[in-house]
Amino acid sequence: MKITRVESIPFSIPYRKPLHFASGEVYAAEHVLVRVHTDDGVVGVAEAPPRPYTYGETQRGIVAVIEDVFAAQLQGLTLLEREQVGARLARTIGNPTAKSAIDMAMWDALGKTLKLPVSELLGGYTDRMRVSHMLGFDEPTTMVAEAQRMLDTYGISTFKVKVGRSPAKLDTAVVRALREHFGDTIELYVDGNRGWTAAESARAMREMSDLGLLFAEELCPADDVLGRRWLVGQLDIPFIADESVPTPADVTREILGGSATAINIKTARTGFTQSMRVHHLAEGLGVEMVLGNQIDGQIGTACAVAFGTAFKATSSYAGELSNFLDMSDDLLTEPLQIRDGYLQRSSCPGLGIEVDEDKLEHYRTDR
Ligand code: MUC
Ligand code: MG
Repeated sequence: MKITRVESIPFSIPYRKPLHFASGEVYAAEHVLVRVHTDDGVVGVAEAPPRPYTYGETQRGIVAVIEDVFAAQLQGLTLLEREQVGARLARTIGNPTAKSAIDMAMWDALGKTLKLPVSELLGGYTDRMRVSHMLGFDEPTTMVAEAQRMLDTYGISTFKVKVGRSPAKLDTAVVRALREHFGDTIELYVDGNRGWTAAESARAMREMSDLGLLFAEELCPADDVLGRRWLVGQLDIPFIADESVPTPADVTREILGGSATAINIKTARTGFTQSMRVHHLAEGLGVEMVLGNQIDGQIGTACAVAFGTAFKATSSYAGELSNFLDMSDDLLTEPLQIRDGYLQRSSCPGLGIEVDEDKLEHYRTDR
């Protein structure tokens, strides 16, 4: 189980339907495939999605930090020495998706070595999750049509609507149009990606108070400390912290400070090992969790569903597991399938996914 090699391969797959949100936009999945090899000939895989507007990472930066710093730190360690790996990687500040992809690829390799699914090694709570789809910025009629397509084609009936545009009128009109079109047959929540001020958020939430929203997420920046506390204190639905809680310490600070009342767990930024810490902490603090999406491809989504299905708290709400549907292609030999609104996790060893070498050859950008 000794780690012999770590690969970091940049690739680019265009989006069929680009995603726009308050902090940025995505036209192509310019991610990094990470592979951890062991002396048994086992290879674990995961992907790192750079999100400069969220964590400051870039595709080239992820490849560089893995090649120049992390790969050497893993040399000589085994797949079971995850805490040792974590401690060594922690000597470098930041780089959450690079570190997480290494961690998840190690878990995949461990599962393959032990011939057990990662989800069962993590917690083994269930084998499938309800899916929530993220709807990016557009006009109300287009967003309603997109939600209808997701419902008709995949059975998805939970939607996270991107908001945070100023003035807020267009966003509130979108949410109202969705509710009016679908009635109570769908679940709706909103994510501002810090686009509004606390006062704009409060006004928009009042405007949408009759729309039966499940949650509001990261409507304004957590750094607006008192404004955010003021906002969260007046809401009658949970306020999810997402990009403001990339570490367990951040979760503690935001929840105990009254700046959030629920959290988003993303395996892309906390891997499996740190996500477990975040999960256990949130459980101890008594706050709800939603399994989030870092605009993952199918590899990242396989990681997310492996983690989400491992625990009761992460699988009780619909998980954000569907934005790979907006991509024009992906890297897996067997594409993930969302049916009747659910995504099944694999019951094969590790993550139960296999990279299609021809596709990787086609989409990699380092040759
Ligand atoms: C989300 O939940 O915010 C968009 C930006 C980002 O960092 O993650 C996505 C989804
Ligand atoms: Mg979010």
